[in-house]
Amino acid sequence: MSQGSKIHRMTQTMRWFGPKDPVSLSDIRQAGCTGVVSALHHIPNGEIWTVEEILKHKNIIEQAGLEWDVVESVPVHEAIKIQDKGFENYISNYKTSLKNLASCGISVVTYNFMPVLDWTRTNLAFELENGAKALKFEKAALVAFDVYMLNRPKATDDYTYQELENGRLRFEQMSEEERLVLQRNIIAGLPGSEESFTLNQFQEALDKYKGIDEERLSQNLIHFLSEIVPVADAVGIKLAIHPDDPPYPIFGLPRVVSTAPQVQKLFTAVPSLNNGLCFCTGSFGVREDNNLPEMVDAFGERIHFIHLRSTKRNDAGDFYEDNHLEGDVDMYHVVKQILLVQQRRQLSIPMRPDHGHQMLDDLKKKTNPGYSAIGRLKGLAELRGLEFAIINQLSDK
Ligand code: DNO
Repeated sequence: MSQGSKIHRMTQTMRWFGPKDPVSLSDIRQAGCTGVVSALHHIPNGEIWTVEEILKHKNIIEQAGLEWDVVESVPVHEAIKIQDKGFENYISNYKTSLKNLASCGISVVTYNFMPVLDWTRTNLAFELENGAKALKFEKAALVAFDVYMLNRPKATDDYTYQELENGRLRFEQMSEEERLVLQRNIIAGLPGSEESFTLNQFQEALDKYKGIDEERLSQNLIHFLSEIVPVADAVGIKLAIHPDDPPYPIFGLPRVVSTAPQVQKLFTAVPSLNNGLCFCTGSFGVREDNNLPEMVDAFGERIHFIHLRSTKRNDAGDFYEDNHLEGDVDMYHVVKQILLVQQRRQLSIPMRPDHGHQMLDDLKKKTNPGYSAIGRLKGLAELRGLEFAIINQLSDK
């Protein structure tokens, strides 16, 4: 530890979905946050975010005594991902939104490049031993939906015999009501994803990816970056791409932001440091081959935003969202490495406790799945304690 170089704390934020969010700005402030992560969810995907709309939202946040630290997300229109008709126009709109955000003093923008669906879970109320509820991704339920409800052509090619059997049994054991809930969980749009589909619309959206493999999708992303990063450089915006969740192909769609080599490829192609990463431990952590502390160290200069949560996986390909300090994510070493990166860069990176269980009073309320008040408060409190201890430990050396 070099003498005299301060170890910064992470900037504590929570996600706020806007005035209709059952978790209010005042709740977020009481949880100990200094800022929020938010978006203009009412603006249709692909349209320009005007200065007027941005300022309106920003003022609400500031009047509650908080900062708007990060935009999560300015969504990337599907036409850009597959380079469909009109995609240049959508890129041009995206650039304008970035310029407008910068002119309002906002400097970190998160987005993702996941085909069709933003994050995916099969169960939004997985009951834990202690009665709290967590989000879960269950492979057999996904196969049941894909093969037996959606009837996606050639879906069976994507699974092993055993996975298909498990999926069939799972399907047969579900009631009509349970099937509908599963369908809704997967394609009706989780919080933050701006798209929602019926079965037919979903299949049509998948069909558009015919001929788009991993290499092509990654080239389309690199093209998008080569267009928007110079704008980000000019106006002072740090872009932070969110990893794929889950971090492997689903529904036969390619994935390009799931592993360290995939992320490195994007940075090699477009080297500006504003071409950065939202380091989501819960997404990357689902893969055993992602070494998270090593990734924080390697990509440290480009980590502009952090999501901290932990998942617990099993051999069947399922995972659920565990307590923030438990599960498969080595949170101690991840946070320690983040603090060292912050010391190296002499700044604080915005962090949010990602998701949280539904617990205590959360269970009586209708909250956005993953975004309950008490569950996230618990996650944040634990992470804050961990950070406090590591900073003290490093300073003692
Ligand atoms: C889920 C979130 C994602 C994330 C987007 C970023 O809880 O982490 O929806 O916001 O993928 O564009």
